[in-house]
Amino acid sequence: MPERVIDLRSDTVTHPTEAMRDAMYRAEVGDDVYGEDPTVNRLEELAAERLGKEASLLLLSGTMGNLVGILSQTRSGDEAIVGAYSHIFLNEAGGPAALGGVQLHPIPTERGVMDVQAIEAVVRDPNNLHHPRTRLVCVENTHNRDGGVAVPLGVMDAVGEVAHRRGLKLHLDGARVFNAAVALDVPVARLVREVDTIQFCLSKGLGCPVGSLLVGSKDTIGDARRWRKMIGGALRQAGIFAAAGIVALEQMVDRLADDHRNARRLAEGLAQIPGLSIDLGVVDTNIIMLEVDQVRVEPKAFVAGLAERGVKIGSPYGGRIRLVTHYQVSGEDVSYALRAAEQALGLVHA
Ligand code: TLP
Repeated sequence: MPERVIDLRSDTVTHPTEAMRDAMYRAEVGDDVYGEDPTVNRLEELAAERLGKEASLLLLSGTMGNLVGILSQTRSGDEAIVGAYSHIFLNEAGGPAALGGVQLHPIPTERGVMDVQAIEAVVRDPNNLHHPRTRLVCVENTHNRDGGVAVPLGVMDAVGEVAHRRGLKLHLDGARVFNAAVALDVPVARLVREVDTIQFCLSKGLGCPVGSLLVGSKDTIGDARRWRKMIGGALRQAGIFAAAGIVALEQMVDRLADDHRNARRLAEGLAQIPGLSIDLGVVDTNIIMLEVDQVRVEPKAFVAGLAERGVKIGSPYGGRIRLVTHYQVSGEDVSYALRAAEQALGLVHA
């Protein structure tokens, strides 16, 4: 067993901080289905305030937040425009179609950016009986598959403008929206100003053991509360984990810049290793998408070689492997991981 383990598979692997564990231990609780959990209520108020919206709702996961966000703004038979490489389209088990009868219409993204003309081009004619009704656009920021890129403010505003002009709602899968805001140096409320609903995760870079919030208008969040109940996600003494969420919003946001600096140094170091390449232009935040030249490097053997040295990275798909930094990865860990990568490729000896 390696004496040191550095887990770069995802920021979902983070453990709660001491301050979170302490807050969880002491949390005041009540029955949240009666609206009587003071800690949940405080977290929901805080989240709405931070994102500059009227209300928010605590959910169990990002997948549940996206699902409930979509169901609250559509009806069965409607269509939602999504990115072809988005988490909603690829990684959420077809929930909107299976549970809400909502058809997803994928359009390509380039470095996380959805082209506004491409959105306009696929909005259906509402007067044509043959068409599903387009109701919603879903964007992702930061964009996971496109390499953790922080989608710029101008793009967010432009997508909001086109969606609203065409009578559509805009949902943001903001699993890592605080990473985006920190990287862009834009207040998060400004970044999401033109967005109707935002799902953000507590359980990724913010370090909580569980939880996501759906944020939006009072009316939409009221509908979302009903959908959450219907899918079995209504909570009782959830203050136990909401307490960690309050600590996350108060203590874990500004420090995301450290994770971004570490990811940048790791990416720049890896990009210099023969056989590995990275589009450094998208390494804005804590995610690195590594491209492996499969003629020179066998991806599975590379992953196994790093694992032997205690460095865990994502599973390869095609020639791509994801690495993610988080608060449990230090600057020293980055130096160690870079050395381990060279050793795994036989470029230097252990
Ligand atoms: N993503 C996970 C995996 O499913 C890939 C990860 O390790 O990054 N939106 C985005 C953009 C996400 O990256 C994720 C999780 C979710 C939604 C879903 O969150 P959970 O896992 O809480 O349902």
